[in-house]
Amino acid sequence: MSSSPRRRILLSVTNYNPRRWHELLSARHDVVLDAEPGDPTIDYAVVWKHKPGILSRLPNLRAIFSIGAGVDHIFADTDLPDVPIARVVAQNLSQYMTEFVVWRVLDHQRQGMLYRAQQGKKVWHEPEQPPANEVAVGIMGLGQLGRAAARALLALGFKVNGWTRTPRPMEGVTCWDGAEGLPGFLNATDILVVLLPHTPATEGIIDYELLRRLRRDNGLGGAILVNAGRGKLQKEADILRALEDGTLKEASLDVFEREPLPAESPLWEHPRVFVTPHAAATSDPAHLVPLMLEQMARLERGEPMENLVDREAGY
Ligand code: NDP
Ligand code: OXD
Repeated sequence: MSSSPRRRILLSVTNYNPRRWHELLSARHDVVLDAEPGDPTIDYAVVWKHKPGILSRLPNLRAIFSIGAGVDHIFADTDLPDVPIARVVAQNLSQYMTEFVVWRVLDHQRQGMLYRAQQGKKVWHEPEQPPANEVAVGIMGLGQLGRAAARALLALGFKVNGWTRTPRPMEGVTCWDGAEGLPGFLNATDILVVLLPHTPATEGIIDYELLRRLRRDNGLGGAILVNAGRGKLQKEADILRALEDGTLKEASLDVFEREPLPAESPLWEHPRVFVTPHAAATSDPAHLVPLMLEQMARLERGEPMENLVDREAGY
């Protein structure tokens, strides 16, 4: 039996069913779903899109835990207390994201969209299908999730490019970084996979000008976009324009400027867009609650917490 203290945890989640998180956290701790301003009994907050301003009014809060890898939902609150913020880094999250990226890349490379359209019309036609080693997948954001996806794509034989904020060499991957590295990265990429966080520096980065720099004269018949990072990274009007004028051939989008994707969005019915409902990698409380509790124990033992967010960089 562990000797960890009984903690009081605020569980503040929007757009997530808190039931399983509540069950697992409350097995050994007191969990509250709402805290009064000034409540001195709250030790930790576990959050997803919490109500802005509530955390700074908890005088004894020791740390904030995001239930996702992304923390833009936390920084949407401009009134945050000065306590450590930890995000999710977990093997099963990387596994889910890797599956999603490999699935979408293979579907585009093997002409899945065309075959589905052909089947609907009973068309028997074999299009050009370049092998993986003739296709360059460029991953924007070679972090925890991007690196895991890169390893799987390399194992399948794809050429892999990576783009990061700071230099991050990775064996087998051709790497670029910073604004000056972006044109070179895009010019060498056939399938663009976006796994960036949403920060002030990345907001709206996927625009028409960026898409125009991708390689189009490739065996795939055009450039392809896969975004599983965040919707606020992309300008959807620019993506639609790029699909219409041939700048982009196809896109797989898991994230959107507005979520859920509004019914009136033309992306829903676009024949060359594959839509998933922000489901690329799901946070599983059974895996994540033990990791969060271990992080709390580290803090209480005076050891450094892991996976802390850099407030300056915003991720
Ligand atoms: P990491 O923090 O591990 O990696 C982020 C990567 O993005 C790093 O390589 C970082 O560069 C790079 N980056 C950040 N800012 C810039 C910039 N301005 N210019 C260039 N590169 C930049 O995050 P994860 O890999 O764990 O997660 C990535 C994102 O995936 C999350 O923030 C979240 O938005 C999204 N996500 C989506 C999910 C879904 O279901 N759709 C599920 C989980 C996450 P550097 O290495 O130099 O720091
Ligand atoms: C995350 C997400 O950030 O699910 O983990 O989007």
